Amino acid sequence: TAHGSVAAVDLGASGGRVMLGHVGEHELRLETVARFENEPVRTPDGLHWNILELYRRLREGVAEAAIRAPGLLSVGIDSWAVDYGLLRAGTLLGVPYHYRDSRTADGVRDVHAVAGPEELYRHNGLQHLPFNTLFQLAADRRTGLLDVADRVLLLPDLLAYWLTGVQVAERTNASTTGLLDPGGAWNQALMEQLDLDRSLFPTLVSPGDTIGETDAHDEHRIRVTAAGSHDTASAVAAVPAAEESFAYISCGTWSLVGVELDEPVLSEESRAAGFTNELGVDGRIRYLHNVTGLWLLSESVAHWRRSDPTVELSTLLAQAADVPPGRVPVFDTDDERFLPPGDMPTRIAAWLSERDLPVPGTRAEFVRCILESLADAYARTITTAEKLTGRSVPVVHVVGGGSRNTLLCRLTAERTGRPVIAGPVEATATGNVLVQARAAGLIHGGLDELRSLVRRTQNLKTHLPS
Ligand code: LFR
Repeated sequence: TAHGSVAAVDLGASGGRVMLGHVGEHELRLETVARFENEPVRTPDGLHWNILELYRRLREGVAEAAIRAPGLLSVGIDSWAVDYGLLRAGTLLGVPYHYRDSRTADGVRDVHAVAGPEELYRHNGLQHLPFNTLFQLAADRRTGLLDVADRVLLLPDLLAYWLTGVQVAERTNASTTGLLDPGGAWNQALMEQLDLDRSLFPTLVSPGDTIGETDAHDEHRIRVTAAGSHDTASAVAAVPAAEESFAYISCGTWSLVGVELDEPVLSEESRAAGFTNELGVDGRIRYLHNVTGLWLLSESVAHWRRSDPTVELSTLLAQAADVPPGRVPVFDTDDERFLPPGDMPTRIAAWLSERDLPVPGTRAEFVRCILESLADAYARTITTAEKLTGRSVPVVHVVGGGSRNTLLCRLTAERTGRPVIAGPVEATATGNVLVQARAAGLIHGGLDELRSLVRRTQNLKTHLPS
């Protein structure tokens, strides 16, 4: 049977990695080739991604992957969603914005003046998040930037364009723009309504399609394959579920909590509950809610470290595990005040004080309060998903970096009252690898088969509710 290697480039909000996936019918082994920081840069006009640095690291990583795995079959890129570059005649115009930049507030106002939240939901089935691409584009119209552009490329598509010279829009990520209809085609009616030129948006491709070839490693040209280029789509494809019905939590900077469906749910209740219908690998619907994730924790630690460089997350987590149950209150992690970077402990304390709830007294208690609040949000989201979809989910899969957080997994098992199966940690890179490996003919079958391979080869840990 066939064996071979592909390379996954996975860019997260705090760091990127290039991983080799060595794949065969009974083999799935990931090897880290490169890891690098992803540090946003603030300029007077706002918060940006350092996209050229990311591209440089990506090329270096891909070249190294090609050296380590001679005959490398393919490269695929995924990243967080919604952000993009504006181009004219193939040249990037300006530095892409970070979705946590505050310029989007005006964009939301402008779009809602034309199409209200209910109408938008019927068009695109997305949870309202102020940074969804259509709101960012409206902000770019205010500054006049959009008038100059003749193309919008989502970040993984921009990087793939730089590698190959070919411009496409990968479907899972395009589904986060707000400009795709739930069936997966560009929504021309909505574009017209919002006065967006259809030609700004390139041809759609699906995960597994070939985008082009790259010379990132000069010895031989390497195929660039569309992965599920939205990181969450790749992560969900790698959920090692054996169950017919399951909930997943893709747990990193964000926690994406939901279920997988064949058809979207576009009801008014669903909109009001903040559920999104994003497109997954193989045409599935990722029916989920964006819960503010470990961002709360990483920003808190970054804040404490500014005054005390000895602060260590691992120490705080150990202390937080010893905080007695019921000692700290929970807060609403969805509150929009937690979106921009900054001093999270003070914002959490303010949220609690406004409601006369006790403010944690120590850093460990803050950490416990954050994790309890996340677990509480997960439990509420899963119950709501069950109600809105009419199915019951007996098991919760936690994938991504957060699956390593034992305390969080334990609290999630307690608050959901269900077994939590944790792992794989590198779910996104794994899903990226699987889609490429299937396109290259190394493995076969649908999502069930891909998931079964993950289950048979990766380290998983079960946390039972007491
Ligand atoms: C997770 C993620 C979420 C998306 C958020 C912003 O990394 O891709 O799915 O809502 O980042 O792009």
